[in-house]
Amino acid sequence: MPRMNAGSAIVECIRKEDVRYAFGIIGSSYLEVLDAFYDAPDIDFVSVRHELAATHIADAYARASGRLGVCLAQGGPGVTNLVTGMAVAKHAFSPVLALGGAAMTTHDQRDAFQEIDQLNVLRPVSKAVFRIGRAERAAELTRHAIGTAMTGRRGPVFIEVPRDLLSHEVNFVSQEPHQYRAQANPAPSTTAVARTLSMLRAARAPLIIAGSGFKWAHGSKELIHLIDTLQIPLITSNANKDLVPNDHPLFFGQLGPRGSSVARDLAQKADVILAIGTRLGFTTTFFNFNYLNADAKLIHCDVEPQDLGRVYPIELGIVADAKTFAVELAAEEKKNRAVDTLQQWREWANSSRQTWIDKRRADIHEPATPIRTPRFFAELRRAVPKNVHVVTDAGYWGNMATDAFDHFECPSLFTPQEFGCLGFSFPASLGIKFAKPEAPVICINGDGGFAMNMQELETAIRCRLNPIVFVLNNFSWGVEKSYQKDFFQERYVGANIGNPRFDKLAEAFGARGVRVERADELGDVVSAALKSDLPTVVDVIVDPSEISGLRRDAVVARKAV
Ligand SMILES: Cc1ncc(C[n+]2csc(CCOP(=O)(O)OP(=O)(O)O)c2C)c(N)n1
Ligand SMILES: [Mg+2]
Repeated sequence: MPRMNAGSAIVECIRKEDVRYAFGIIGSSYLEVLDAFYDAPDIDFVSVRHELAATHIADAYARASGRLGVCLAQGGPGVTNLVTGMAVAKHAFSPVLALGGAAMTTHDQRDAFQEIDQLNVLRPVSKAVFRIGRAERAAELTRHAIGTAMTGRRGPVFIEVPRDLLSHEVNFVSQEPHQYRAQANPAPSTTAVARTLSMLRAARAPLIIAGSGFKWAHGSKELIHLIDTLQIPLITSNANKDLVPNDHPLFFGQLGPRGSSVARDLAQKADVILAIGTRLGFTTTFFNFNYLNADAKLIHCDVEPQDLGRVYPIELGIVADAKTFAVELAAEEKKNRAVDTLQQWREWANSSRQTWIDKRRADIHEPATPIRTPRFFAELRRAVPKNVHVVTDAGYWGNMATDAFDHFECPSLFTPQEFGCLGFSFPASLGIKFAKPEAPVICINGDGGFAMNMQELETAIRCRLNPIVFVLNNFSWGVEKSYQKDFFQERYVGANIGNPRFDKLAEAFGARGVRVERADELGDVVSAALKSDLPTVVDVIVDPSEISGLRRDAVVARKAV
């Protein structure tokens, strides 16, 4: 039986997941793990400039590749720096394995150097946390942590290893992923499939809402087949409009405050709603009935039983994998194809969509300066290739980007999701580049959000990653400033910020930098950036007066609507 130290055993387990990269900052608390990467030909340890960025990069790598994202941190301060990124990954159901060193077992609970109760710090932001308390259990617990991250509803996990255990020699027996983790999520019962179809057939205005469950199940193709078979309109939950090609005749946009008015029209009129692989979370529904018809009958399918009926009462709840459910519904419908009675409903949906498309097309005629969202996004839509990958940030401009592009590849839209975390988008754009080096990646963030992680420009240069980074520069924490403007008589506190020239700053790092003050310059800027191997930072001076609050709860509470 092969013998190796516990650090190598951990890396051997990670290698089995076909992971190409691990991200982090080196530290003395996990030296044997680092040393094992030296001999691992198929996996690179990538040094980043902040552990927070490592978590965003690993999260985005997982979302773009469908594989495990891995990040590593020094025990103590390195591990506490992981917290925010793990929280984002948890809200995005992203399978990230974070590994941190820990104080020696012999110093444990003495308030030793860099000692902190890491498990309890990471517990609320992780799907599960683990401590490897004995060297000989290193492989078992690493595999269990990976299995937890990658199965059921996915999510980030944290493992800590006391530094003295890593050098212990242990027996290691190699295992393939199918030996330690389930390969499939549950299938729906035949009764559930039959009842769903009979409710849909009885509907006058049925609607499907699909969510990220399809992304994690790699079920985009099966979702398209489902709507083609049922001929029922489809909308998606927030941040998931990339699930199907956006020119599909049965696709009507994404729901929610960052979504399209067409999707909202449909969801308010539907009489039967089939929600698959979505929690119907806050950024999709606001947890009220402004977006969903309160009288609609809800059929809800999710892999996580406790989320069925959690906020919206259900007529039928189904615990199943999104893709498998779609496959079985389509197969069963084909056997008993009913007479199509939904012509009128689809025609109404089409006309609502056409109005929206016409309005969006007209945006190209808005003034080129000062730069405001309609013209900015109209120019970018024309300039980017069809397979563009869009990464958005929290903040006004980042949020507006969630629905601004047309998507034709899945996944190609990446957002900070329900954690609304500022600073996510730039490091996340690097994670996508690591997963898909050939994909054109653009990142839309504000001046505030970009400056939170701009040090990763050095990582981008060193690793030859070339995202196009748009910094929408309004010299303020714009979206939060808008509440002070609208509800506190412009009594600004902490709302304005000063900035360096982001184009010059990029050049100082060795990246390309461009400053843009007119929207009609964007086409040329994008085509030059797409030709370059370097990252490009576009410092876009925007109209500082275009800021607006996106939190309906902040607005409603002040009786503004
Ligand atoms: C880590 C984090 N800190 C603070 C906030 C609160 N917040 C949300 S948007 C925002 C302002 C964003 O400013 P900027 O990135 O410049 O974008 P803008 O709204 O100006 O377009 C702030 C402070 C947050 N969501 N996340
Ligand atoms: Mg700003």
